[in-house]
Amino acid sequence: MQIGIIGLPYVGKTTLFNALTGAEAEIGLYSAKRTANIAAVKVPDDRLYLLGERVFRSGKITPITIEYLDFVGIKEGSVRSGELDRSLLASLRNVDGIVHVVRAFKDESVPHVEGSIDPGRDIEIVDLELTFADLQVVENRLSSLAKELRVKRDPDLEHERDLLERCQRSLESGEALREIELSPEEERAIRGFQFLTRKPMLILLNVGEDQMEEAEELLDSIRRFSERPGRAAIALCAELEMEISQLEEDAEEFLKEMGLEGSALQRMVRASYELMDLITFFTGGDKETRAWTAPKGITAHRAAGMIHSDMERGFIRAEVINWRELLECGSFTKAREEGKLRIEGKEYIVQDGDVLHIRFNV
Ligand SMILES: Nc1nc2c(ncn2[C@@H]2O[C@H](COP(=O)(O)OP(=O)(O)OP(=O)(O)O)[C@@H](O)[C@H]2O)c(=O)[nH]1
Ligand SMILES: [Mg+2]
Repeated sequence: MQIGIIGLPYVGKTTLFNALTGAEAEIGLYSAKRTANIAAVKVPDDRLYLLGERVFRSGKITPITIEYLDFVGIKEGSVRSGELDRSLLASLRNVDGIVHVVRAFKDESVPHVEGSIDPGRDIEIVDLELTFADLQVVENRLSSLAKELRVKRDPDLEHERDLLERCQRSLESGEALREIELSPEEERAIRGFQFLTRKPMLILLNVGEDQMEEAEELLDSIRRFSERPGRAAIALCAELEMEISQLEEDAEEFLKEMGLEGSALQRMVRASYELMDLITFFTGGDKETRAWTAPKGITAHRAAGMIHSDMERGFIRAEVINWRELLECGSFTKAREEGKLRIEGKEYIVQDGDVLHIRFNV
């Protein structure tokens, strides 16, 4: 999974990136950079480690990895004027989700491109640039469709045109494509365009250390932007989190003292999973204990396919147990004996925290 970190210049994107990934990318280098910083992180998940160490005792424990991409700042007009590198825009189109860093921290020594601190305004600026990028894609496709349709009638292409015209109207009125309701077929039809304003967006309000007490109020002030389809917001102090993540030891102690629930990465992942409707399930054996990410509502049959195509093809049944129950039983054998293991068919909807054991035959 790839998550893109975007926002105006100097809002703390790279600081956040460092906090999340433990990287030490240079801070405050606007304009010099033409590529995004990129780093993969293993998502810490206590459930996985408990299962690996106490239940499966497997040599290998494989967490979920997320790739974070830290982009250069997007300024007002930088997409419209083409100043933002095309290849950067292309890699942004590839991400599964966007984190928009918005500055709330006050610091005279850090300039603000707009000259003042105003999170709502900044959100609108970046939204507008993304909207513009999508509009360009829609218009290009519409004009080539018009040419094709002049030559011959084609119901599929006409459908696509109608759908894109809907998207165009929405974008032209300044509305993100997240806002329009699409049928699963329509969703599939536009997936290939990788629209930026259709991607789930987590707004990350970067607050100063001195503002942590008022974080809730600050979040309230941007509710009208964050409480929209496909959007959510959290507040975090990127600078402090970066310092914590660079502590060699005692990071956990420190987080507790600050009243923070888990590392920045853990909080971000939690918020992103919720926003993106994702769940985690587990598999385990002597060799490997592993965490998997799947869309909410996934069936046991499809989940089996994620693990191995043979398991999907030869699916017989799934043995399922919640991770905590399994931990209490101590082993799959024990859980089976105690009748705690549930036998489920193809259509079973996998739940967050399930441990799956797929029986299959090919
Ligand atoms: N006071 C304060 N300063 C911060 C905070 N987060 C970032 N900064 C400072 O803001 C400046 C810019 O931080 P970066 O992380 O480089 O910001 P950026 O968004 O990556 O900037 P560009 O990549 O140049 O667009 C640096 O001087 C940081 O130290 C914060 O929470 N509080
Ligand atoms: Mg940066």
